[in-house]
Amino acid sequence: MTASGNLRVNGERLWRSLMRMAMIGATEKGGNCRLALSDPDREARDLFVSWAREAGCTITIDKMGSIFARRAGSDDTLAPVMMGSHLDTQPTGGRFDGVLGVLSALEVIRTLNDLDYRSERPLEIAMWTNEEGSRFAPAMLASGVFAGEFSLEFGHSRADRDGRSVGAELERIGYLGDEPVGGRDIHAFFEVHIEQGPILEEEEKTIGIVTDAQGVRWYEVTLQGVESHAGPTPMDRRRDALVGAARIVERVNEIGLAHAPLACATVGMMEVHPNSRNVIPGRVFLTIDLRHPDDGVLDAMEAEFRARSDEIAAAAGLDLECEKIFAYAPVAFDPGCIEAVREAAAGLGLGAREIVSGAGHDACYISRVAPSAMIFTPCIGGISHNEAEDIKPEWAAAGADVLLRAVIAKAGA
Ligand code: HGY
Ligand code: MN
Ligand code: MN
Repeated sequence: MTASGNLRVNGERLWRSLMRMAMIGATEKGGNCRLALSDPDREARDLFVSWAREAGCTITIDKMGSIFARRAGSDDTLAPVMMGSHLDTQPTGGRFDGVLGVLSALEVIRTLNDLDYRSERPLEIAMWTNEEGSRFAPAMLASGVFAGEFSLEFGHSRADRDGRSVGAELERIGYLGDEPVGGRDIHAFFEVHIEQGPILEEEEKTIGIVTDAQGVRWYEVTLQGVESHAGPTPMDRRRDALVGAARIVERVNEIGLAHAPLACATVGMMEVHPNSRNVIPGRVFLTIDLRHPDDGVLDAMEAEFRARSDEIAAAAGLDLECEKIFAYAPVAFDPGCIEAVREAAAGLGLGAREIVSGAGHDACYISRVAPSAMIFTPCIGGISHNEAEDIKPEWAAAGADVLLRAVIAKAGA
């Protein structure tokens, strides 16, 4: 089959599946909370597996709990064309981040079934465990193990703030698979994802042809001062960890601004101990997220952040521990896969533009072991990692249409 005008997915069916999945972990403000390996995540996994089986796929689960739904090709000895994303969300996440990629891939399979079309290569939908990195850091953990960035032991050892580990939680929800993680040929990988920024919507483009993704670095900082009474302790005798943390937050923001317009610098998480209104905080834990498309600039941002943090801690009489827990260089996706996306969008007459991803995605790690590219769709107001995240049904259908054609182009007739 060649990609022709009538080759399109069933957009209404895709939208129904998106809305049904959004009922799992639904929040009052219309978003989703399905933290990785939580009960809502298990429920979402179960629903996806049931749908994939209904679509005739065989299911395998690897030792990081990633799920692979496989549709046989006419030559099953060939390496598969893979497509997918993630189902876990942020605590106040939206209904489309990750989900759109998994269910667009399912819609491609459903459409090929409707057309009674058999690709030469087998097709696989990948649902990667713990993409968000919210409950278990770092992000893209399972795709990182699959790509050889992290060991399986490291992946299983990562624990949430209550001390529950990935390995134990995979066991608890029944998704500790027995397939090896990675180490197999993938002919190509495509990921549909919402842009999570404002560019496509503002430029009225339906498709983002993702050429690159910016580099990301995550740090965990612990500041140790001295807890003491908020009343009798004179101001000049304090070792207040929260004052130090506040100064670091301000400095991190200044570093981001100093490398504008492309740099991003965020303190997203802070835990104050003992967090009591009349105790001078003795300990503060905070996280830092630095991003930039140029690794050299990231090096400069990191050096500034470390130097200023040390100065701030010393001036406040605090001990500082800083650990870099996650880092990957800017990613350039595969030219052949990018071209397949470009041609698919053009064949559909969709407005498209090249774009660099500001967010991290599983495709960033999978691009290390398979030719990969991403397909962005707009999101309303560029809002994401927010319960108000929203898209138009026609954008979802367009992303899946492009995925369908790109996959067929790579999977052979
Ligand atoms: O952090 C990210 O960019 C992604 O949401 N994991
Ligand atoms: Mn995502
Ligand atoms: Mn996300």
